[in-house]
Parts: sequence; C-alpha cells; structure tokens
Amino acid sequence: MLKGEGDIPSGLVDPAFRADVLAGLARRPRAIPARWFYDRRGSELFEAITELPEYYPTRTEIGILERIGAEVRDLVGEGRAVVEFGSGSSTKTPILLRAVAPSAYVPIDISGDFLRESSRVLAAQFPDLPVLPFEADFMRPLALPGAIGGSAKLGFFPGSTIGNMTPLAAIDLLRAMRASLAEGAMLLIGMDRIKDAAVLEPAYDDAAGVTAAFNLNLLARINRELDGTVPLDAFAHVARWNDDRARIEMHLAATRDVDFTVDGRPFAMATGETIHTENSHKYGPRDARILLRGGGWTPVAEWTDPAGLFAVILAEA
Ligand code: AVJ
Repeated sequence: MLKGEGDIPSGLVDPAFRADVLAGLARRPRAIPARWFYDRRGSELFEAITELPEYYPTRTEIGILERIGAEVRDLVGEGRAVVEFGSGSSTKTPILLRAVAPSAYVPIDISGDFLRESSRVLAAQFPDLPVLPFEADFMRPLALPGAIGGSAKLGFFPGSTIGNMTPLAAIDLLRAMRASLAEGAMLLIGMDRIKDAAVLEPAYDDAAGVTAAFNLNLLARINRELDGTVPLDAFAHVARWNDDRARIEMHLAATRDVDFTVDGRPFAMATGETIHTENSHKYGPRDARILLRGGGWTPVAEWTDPAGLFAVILAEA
C-alpha cells in the first residue's frame, strides 16, 4: 500500500503521535506515552475496562463521590466555577455538579472532539448551567475564559489520571493547575492507593483479556495510522507492580525476535524485549498529601471507601 492510502489519510495523523512513536521505539528502554491509547477503539476498550470485576478504581471512586456530596458542598461553598482537567466523565461529573451547584462548568481538554461531544451531553443535563468548554493543554498554566473570571474555582481531576505521570511530572501539573485556577482555588482529586500486588496486577491484567486488548490496540493504531507492519501476534500484554517506584507498569513484550517498519523506518526487537506503554502510580495516604504539598496545595479533607482502595482528596491553594 502506498503511504497515505490507509483508512486514515496520513495528512490527518497527529504529527505528535508519529514523533512520539518513532522516538519511543528508537530509545532504550523503548517507551510510548500512555496518552496514545485513546483512539476511538482504545476509548471503547477503556470504557469496558471500567466495568471489569477486577478493575476497582472507577466504581470505587464513583461510590465515594456519591457519598461525600454534602460534605464537599459545605467545605467549598456553592457558586464556584468547576474546572475539570479532562473532558469529563458522564458519570462522575454530574455527581459533583449536583453537589456543589456551581456558577459555571469549564472542562479543559486537548482533544476538541471529545470536549465538544461531552460538553453537549452535559449542557443538556444541566440546562441552567453555563458550560464553557476550553480546548487547551492543561499541563501548562493557562488563562481561563474571561466569562468565569470573577468566581472562585474548584478544580476537579478524578480517575487517578495523575497516576499516569511520574512524581516529577505530577508535581509540575499540580503547580500548573494552581497557577491556572489562581488565588482561593480548591482542588478535588482522585488518587488510587497502594495495595497488595495480588489485587493490583489483576486490575491491569484481567481474566477476560480486555486490558490486553487495550494495550495491543496501540500497535494496531501504529499500523493503521503510521503505515506500520508490527505483527500483533509477536507481542504479549504484561502488567507488573514495580514496588520500588510504587506503580503498575504496562508493557508490550516481544514473544519472538521480530522485525517491522513504522513510517518506513526499520526496527528489530529480541524475544523478551518490551515497549513500556503505561505507568499507573499509586499513593499511600501520606504519599498523596506530600505530592499535593509539593505541587503547592494544602490538603483539607480526604475520603476513602471502607476497604481503603481509593482516595478522593480536597485541597486548597
Ligand atoms: C485512566 C490512567 C486512570 O491507570 O488505571 C486502566 C488507565 N490502564 N487499565 C489507570 C488504565 C489500564 C487508568 N487511568
């Protein structure tokens, strides 16, 4: 096939995806950022992951949010502008918006398509709430829309998304959020807790193979969008707890010696060699508070589920 004749014309491929994949496959250890999991199929597979019996974080965090609404409202007061980092979850966001009766809702996402779609759904559910989607990279400090200028902000960063970042990057992000939300801001953040590897590993390597399919879909995306020849049957999903760094790591491990090309460039991997595709850092109670303080936030309250699997923390700037 000639370049550009695939189902996605090469002109529409995100140049940052190409750059990250080519650089990530060339470096040692090989690694591709987890954000590239989420094409259409990857997003569907992630939705399926959140419903797996082994994957406790989503249902546990929703349970906590449903329980703490009145307490959060008492601590943050009504009428703040809720600023969500990410385009919002159809289940978690409405729980918070109903609890704190905000003056406006501002979802921030780098992907305009997801943002517009989820904003439309939310605006229909909350007809009296100004919904102001903001297309931007929230990893950097940003100037929020002038329309919400006056009201104090409540940042919302659920899902343990912060766990995808190394502690250094997580602290940079927390500082950027503090700068974006400004004086008097508060932040409600979800963080997954450290627990037994016997619970963590199955959550990232489920019996039905959905997480394996999610991981391997990255290779399918590379083949489709970057004119790749990666043989998917030469790779296995690996999820392992790295105790030293307190994180689950996902890798794609070559099950035989394999050669392939991506965007015309040749790569060779030996049996057992891996591509590191995701980190999911976990934080104990003190770890989480130190991380927040490192990012310029003072924890004011925290909640967990009865088993202590997951934490939702409220902090102030
Ligand atoms: C969306 C980053 C929170 O780390 O648990 C789930 C992604 N990867 N299963 C997580 C994920 C594999 C998830 N986050």
